[in-house]
Amino acid sequence: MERYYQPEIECASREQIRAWQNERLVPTVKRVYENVPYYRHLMEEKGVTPDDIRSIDDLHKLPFLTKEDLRQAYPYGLLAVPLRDCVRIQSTSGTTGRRVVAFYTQHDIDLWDECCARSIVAAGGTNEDVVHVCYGYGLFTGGPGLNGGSHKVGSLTLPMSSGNTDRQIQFMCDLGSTILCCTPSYAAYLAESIIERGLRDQIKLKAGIFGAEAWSEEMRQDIQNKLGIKAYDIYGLTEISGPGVSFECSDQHGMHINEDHFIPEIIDPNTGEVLPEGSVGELVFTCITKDAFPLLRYRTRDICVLHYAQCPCGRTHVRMSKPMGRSDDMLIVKGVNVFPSQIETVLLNKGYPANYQIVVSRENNSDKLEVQVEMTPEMFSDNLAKVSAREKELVDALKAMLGIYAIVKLVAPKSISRSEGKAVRVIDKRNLY
Ligand code: DLL
Repeated sequence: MERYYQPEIECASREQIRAWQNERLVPTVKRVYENVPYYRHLMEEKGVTPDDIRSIDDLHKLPFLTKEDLRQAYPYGLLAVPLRDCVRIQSTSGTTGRRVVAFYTQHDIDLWDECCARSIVAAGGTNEDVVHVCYGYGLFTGGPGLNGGSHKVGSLTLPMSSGNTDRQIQFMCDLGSTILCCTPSYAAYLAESIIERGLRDQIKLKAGIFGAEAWSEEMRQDIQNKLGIKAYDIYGLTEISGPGVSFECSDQHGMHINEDHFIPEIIDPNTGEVLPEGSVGELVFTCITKDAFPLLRYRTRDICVLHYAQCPCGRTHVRMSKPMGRSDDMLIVKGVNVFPSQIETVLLNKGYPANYQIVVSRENNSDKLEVQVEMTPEMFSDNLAKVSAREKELVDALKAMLGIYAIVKLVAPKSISRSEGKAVRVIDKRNLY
């Protein structure tokens, strides 16, 4: 049995990690300044030259990049190598505006595979495993990323892509899949479907690597119990490479950021000021090893905290908390900040399945927040009085969590459409007016 494990990197001393970051940051900034006119202009506007960046202590002097910059520079404006050196593009699902396109040289693909391999190993993966990848393949980074990581580990890789739940379950049983990779919402749906078909005893899964969307601790427990596995979180974004920017270890307390490749910072999303250790704020990444698309100080919009305390697993790379939401995902309802994750926590705590939808609308100049929640089949067989008592209980619990009133509608099992990729949790009708 072989593990693709690099303790000399993943368990290096903090001094060593800092030394790598210093020695990789300085030439990266110089290269970007020379090869990416778009970023050179941003630096010039800020009065910064590559000579001002001598170590990571100078990082804060560099200008930020945002998704808007990527859209402005679409498609080739942030490319740092000649196009002939690139071998791949991936792209975000971008529902509004221009898509974001990221470029990769073979070296970039190799380092991305390495990051994903680390996540599979942290979830217990070896060359004896059967890794079942049902993230989408194609422009989305989920499928290709975990696929590459699984190859690097030497596991048997099932490139299932998303969809066709019957086929997923059949292959899972026939080929003895041991590690499942997909979005947490699809994992919950698969779990439900496996139990319904009475096939729980026929699956050999031991672990799941779930990410690409927010999911709560309660949802983790639910998936773990239903499938009898350990569920690991994985985080990433197309702009920075894809999945594997950070990943969870067996301690399940935050995701180790691959700091030999990406330098994280936490900033105040309103002022851009770098916040002290332990603060909640927006996560920013600087790529220090990539060839084609080495974004510097890229604002992710994800809100989280970094933990530098030693991890029991032995890895020394900093851990990020689960993103608490996105600064651009946060709903402002009646002037109050509402994160979908807060609503999910309440629902799962009260024993509801993770199938819900949040609908925000505006009536008579006032915001209306409605939460539609699926009942379990047992709840559905309750009489009307019991159902309205349940609705009242949820209204009170949501009020306690959010500080505002939400209408609760309990709906029949399976009436909210399932997603095979990222779940659509929020429908904000206010944008349509
Ligand atoms: O979602 C990459 C990915 C694929 C990550 C598979 C993990 C597994 P994008 O489509 O560019 O890339 O979306 C990136 O998704 O900024 C977060 O807001 C959100 N996100 C990703 N992972 C997590 C996670 C992929 N574990 C955006 N928890 C990011 C919460 C996540 N949100």
